[in-house]
Amino acid sequence: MADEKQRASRILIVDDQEDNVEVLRAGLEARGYDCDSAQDGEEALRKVDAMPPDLILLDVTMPRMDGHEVARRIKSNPALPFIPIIMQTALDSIESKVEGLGAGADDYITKPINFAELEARVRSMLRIKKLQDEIAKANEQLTRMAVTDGLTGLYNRRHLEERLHEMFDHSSRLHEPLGCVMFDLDHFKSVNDTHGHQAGDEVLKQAASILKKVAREVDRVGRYGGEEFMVLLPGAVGDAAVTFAERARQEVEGHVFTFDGGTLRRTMSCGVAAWPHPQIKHREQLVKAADDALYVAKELGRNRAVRFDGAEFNAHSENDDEHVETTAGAGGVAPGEH
Ligand code: GH3
Ligand code: MG
Ligand code: MG
Repeated sequence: MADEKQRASRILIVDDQEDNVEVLRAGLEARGYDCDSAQDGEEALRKVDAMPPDLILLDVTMPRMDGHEVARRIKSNPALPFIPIIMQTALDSIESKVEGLGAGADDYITKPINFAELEARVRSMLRIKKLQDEIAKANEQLTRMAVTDGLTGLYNRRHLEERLHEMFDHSSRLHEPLGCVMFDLDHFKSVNDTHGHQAGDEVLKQAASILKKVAREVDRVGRYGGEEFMVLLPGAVGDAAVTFAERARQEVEGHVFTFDGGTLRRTMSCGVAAWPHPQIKHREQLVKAADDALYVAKELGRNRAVRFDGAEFNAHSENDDEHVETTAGAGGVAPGEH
C-alpha cells in the first residue's frame, strides 16, 4: 500500500511528432511523473496491454490509427482497468473535442499546451483514477467474499450450488460425465468436545486444504455445511470419482492435525455419485445420491468411500428394506419409527 502511494504516476504520451513528445516528456518528468511514449496508435495499444499506464495523453491526428480509434479500443477493452485519457486537440476544433469525448476520452487539452493547465488536468484525472481503482478493488473483494466460506477459504454452499447448476447443464448438453463427492469428518463433534472449538476450526481448515490439494484445477471444492464438504468433478465418471474420494480419504487418515495445544488424527467418510446414471435425472438427485452414499458409509463404520448404486450401497439398502419389513411385519414398529 505504502509502495503504491510513493510510486510516481505513469503517463503514456502518444504522439507521432517526436519533438512534441520530448517537450511533453520534459515538462511532465520535471513535475515528478514517470513518462513513456508511443509514436503511433498500434504501439500505444501494445504498451497499454503490456503494462497499463495511469494516464494517457493522446494526440488525435496520427497516421494509420488516429487518437479517437485508440481511445475507443482502450475504453472497450474489459480486461483493462480504468485509464483516464486526455486528448490533445487543435485549438479551433470543437468537432474534434466532441468526437474525442464521444470516443471515450475523459478530458481534453488544446494545443499549444500550457503546462499549468496540463498539470491541473492530469492531477484531476489521477484523482478520479485513484477512486475508480479503489471501487474496483472493493468490488473484487466483495465478489470474493460472496462466494467464499470465511473459515476455510473454500467456496461456500451457495456458490457450489450455482456451479453445480452450471456444470450439470453443461454435462447434460454435451453428455459429459460429472462426479459429485460428499465428505463428512467422522466423530467431529468429539474434537470440539475434547479439544475445544478452536481446535475444531483448525481441523476443518486443514481438512479443507487436503481436499483442495487432492482436487484438480477444474474441480470445485466447497464447504457444504458444518463439517461437510462437497467436491464437483467435471469429466469424472463414477470410477474416477471413487478414486478421487479414496485418495482424499487416505490423505485425511494419514494426516496429523495440529492445533494450539496438541495434535490429533481423524478420519472422513465419503459418498460418491456420478452422472450419467439411470436414477439421476436432475442435479438435485446427484447431490441426494452422494448424500445417500455418505449415509451408508457412516452406517458401515465410517472412514470409507461408498458409491451410490455400488455393491456395498445396494447390499446395505436391501438389508435396510428387510429390516423395515421384518419389524413392520412383526406388528411392533411402523416403518420409519424404529
Ligand atoms: P459423524 O461421524 O456421524 O459425522 O459424527 P460427527 O460428530 O462428525 O457429526 P455431528 O453431525 O453429530 O457433529 C458435527 C459437529 O460439527 C457438531 C458441530 O459442533 C461441529 N461443527 C459444525 N461447524 C463447525 C465449525 O465451524 N467449527 C467447529 N469447531 N465445529 C463445527
Ligand atoms: Mg461428521
Ligand atoms: Mg455432519
